[in-house]
Amino acid sequence: MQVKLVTALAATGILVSACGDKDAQRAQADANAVGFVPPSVTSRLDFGASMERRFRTLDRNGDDRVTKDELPSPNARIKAFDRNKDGVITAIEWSEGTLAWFDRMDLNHDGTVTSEERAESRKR
Ligand SMILES: [Ca+2]
Ligand SMILES: [Ca+2]
Repeated sequence: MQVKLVTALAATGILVSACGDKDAQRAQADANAVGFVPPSVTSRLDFGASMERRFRTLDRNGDDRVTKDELPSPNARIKAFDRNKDGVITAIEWSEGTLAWFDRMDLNHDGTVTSEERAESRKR
């Protein structure tokens, strides 16, 4: 009797997990269909590093300054990094500007920005 019950439970367990996989696959397909972006967490360090790479990409002539002609399009946020308003964003202005931007998104000030914080700060 006992053994039968355990066997039955085991069989049920297998069925459930197989079913779960299918559900997960379907959920993933649905998520892809609506362009769902999974929740993410970005640390200040990772953000700084990826923004540094972005600066290097923008600075096509490698003079440690991003000039107007190197910007892909007029971007208010990037323009605001130009603190002394000389039309040029230096590497220092860029890193200060991007980290200040990160800190504004980091609503609970724990040094990481979650996708929720990013979305929330965009609304503000
Ligand atoms: Ca440059
Ligand atoms: Ca400047």
